Amino acid sequence: MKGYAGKLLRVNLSEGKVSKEDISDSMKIDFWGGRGFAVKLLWDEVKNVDPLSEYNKLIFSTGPLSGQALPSSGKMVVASKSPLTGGYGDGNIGTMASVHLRKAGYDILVVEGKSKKACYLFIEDGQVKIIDALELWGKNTFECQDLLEKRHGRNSGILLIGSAGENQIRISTVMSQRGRAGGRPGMGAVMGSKNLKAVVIKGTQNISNYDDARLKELGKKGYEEIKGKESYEFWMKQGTMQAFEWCNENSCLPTYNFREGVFEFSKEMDGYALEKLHVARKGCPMCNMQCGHVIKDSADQQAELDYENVGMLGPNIGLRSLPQVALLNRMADEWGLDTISLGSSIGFLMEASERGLISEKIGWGDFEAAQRLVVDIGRGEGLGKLVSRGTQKASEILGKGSQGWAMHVKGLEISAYNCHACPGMALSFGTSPIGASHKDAWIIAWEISTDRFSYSEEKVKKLIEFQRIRGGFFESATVCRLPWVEVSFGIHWYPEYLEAVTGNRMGWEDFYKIGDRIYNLIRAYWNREVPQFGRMWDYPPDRWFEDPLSQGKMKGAKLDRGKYDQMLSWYYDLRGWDKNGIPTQETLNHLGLNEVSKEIIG
Ligand code: PTT
Ligand code: SF4
Repeated sequence: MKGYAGKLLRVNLSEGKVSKEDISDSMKIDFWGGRGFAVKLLWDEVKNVDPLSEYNKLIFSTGPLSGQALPSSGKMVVASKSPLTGGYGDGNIGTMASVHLRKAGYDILVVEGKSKKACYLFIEDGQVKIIDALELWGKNTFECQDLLEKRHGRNSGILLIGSAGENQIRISTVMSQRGRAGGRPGMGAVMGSKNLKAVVIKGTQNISNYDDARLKELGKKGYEEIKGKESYEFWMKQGTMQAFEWCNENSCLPTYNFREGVFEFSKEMDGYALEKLHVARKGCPMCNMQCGHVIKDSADQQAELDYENVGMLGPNIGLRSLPQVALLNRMADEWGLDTISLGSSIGFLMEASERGLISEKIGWGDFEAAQRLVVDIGRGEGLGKLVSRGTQKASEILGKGSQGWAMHVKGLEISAYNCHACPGMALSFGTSPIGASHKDAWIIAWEISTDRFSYSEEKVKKLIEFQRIRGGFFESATVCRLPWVEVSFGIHWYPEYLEAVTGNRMGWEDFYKIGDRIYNLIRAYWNREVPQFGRMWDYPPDRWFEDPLSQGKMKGAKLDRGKYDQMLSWYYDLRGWDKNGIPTQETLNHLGLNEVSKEIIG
């Protein structure tokens, strides 16, 4: 099929063996790319293994639109069995490695086994080398990126880990290009467990598409449309940080470990404050609406800010200075720690200190302590050891009711939206296929602008529609969804792009069906890999049901557990899952997953 490089590159680090495999047409038709490829490979090849053992596999996968001359296409899925949650884990990283992998002739890279010593992979078209990385081990991600660029040239795609990944800290992520991060559920730790410091890719071939001339014309029109959008100018000024003020106004800013939804110092930290400090912009390849805003941090070095990072390392830990938040953000990037889980972990420790559950005194907004904690977490030492396996495990160790305010779902920390007064968004976190991520269904803006407080079946239907488009389509086509989400770029372009790339005309019904197949396989994976997996895994923390907001216009708001339960039942019915959230035989068979149904149902 056109539009794919057509090959999977497999590197076994235990044996030092490299092989190239054809990707079958059925794989391309049924699973499509990115997340679809990743979950199919994990289902087939990674069964009941310890995620940090040599038997886990790390998958870098692209889709038919990745790396093409199309808006915001420089994206790649990083996936593995998650050491943080025990279930399916993935992230979506913007990186030149996506473009280069495809140009080198591969859609997927699978890394398996474990190298005896520190190494990195160098892939240049057909040539693949496993190179000693002793001198890179221990370097932070910025230093390592510099060294590898010096060695292999700036025109390379580089994926790498920091010391947190080397130390197999389960909230570590894969990094690229000094500030792109992907694989929140511990993909950095999986890479570290393989003694793999980096992957460097250089590709020179062109992807063979069905109609290149048409693709070029469509791509050009797409870029032009984005630039002409009404919201483009404002987006370029604030990027994802435009969400900060909006969240505060609507009482959904994560504040003091998600205890509150408003922050008294929000004016000092919002998108307008960012505009005053802005010095540069960064982003992913192939993008003309780059969203990484760079400011000078409190140590006078450049650091990039996104809404999630500011929400979690700012109000969530009581910190009120953007340059200080930027410094923590830069440290996280250097260490290769996920900022969301990091902010949640620090907030958890601050609350534990306030409640006297730990002897160390760490006050809200204590910047010095926060810096020390980043280092401790990256090393897995001191208090950092307690949270280095995530807040779920930390709360199990600490006990004394802390499970109720360890802010995670399925073990993955909640991203920066407080849901005391957003039942639909709470369900989105509850049912996200990797744990509490906003990526699959950012229903919150729609919810707040419509019937915010309802627990309706209509809301559940909307949530599934979002999951199908964002978690199904964008994660598998594999391109950035922000043009569509943030500047209303026409979604009608995508079937046209795909037709020019593959020659197949597909409609949204087709995309939804592929998305549903992927979702069901992910759900089956959780069911197979996690003992006693079921309904209880789909609830947000007790805090949102039991501790009402005490400030702001939503004072007194909290979720209703009975009504949430009803929404969850509707969700299962609409998805064709049983009362425990397990896909039924009928649903799996309808999606062509008969073998999966035999394995999990019998
Ligand atoms: C994503 C998660 C996010 S989502 C953010 S900010 W966001 C955090 N960024 C981190 C960071 O930075 N440094 C760090 N050390 N850890 C970080 N963890 C957090 O990771 C990201 C953008 C963003 S910025 C978003 S919303 C969109 N996400 C997309 C997605 O998921 N799919 C898709 N098809 N397109 C997307 N476009 C946008 O991409 P994860 P990136 Mg990301 C400094 O990785 O695991 O998915 O977690 O990859 O290249 O940084 O782009 O307000
Ligand atoms: Fe990357 Fe932002 Fe552009 Fe998306 S909008 S491709 S995340 S720079």
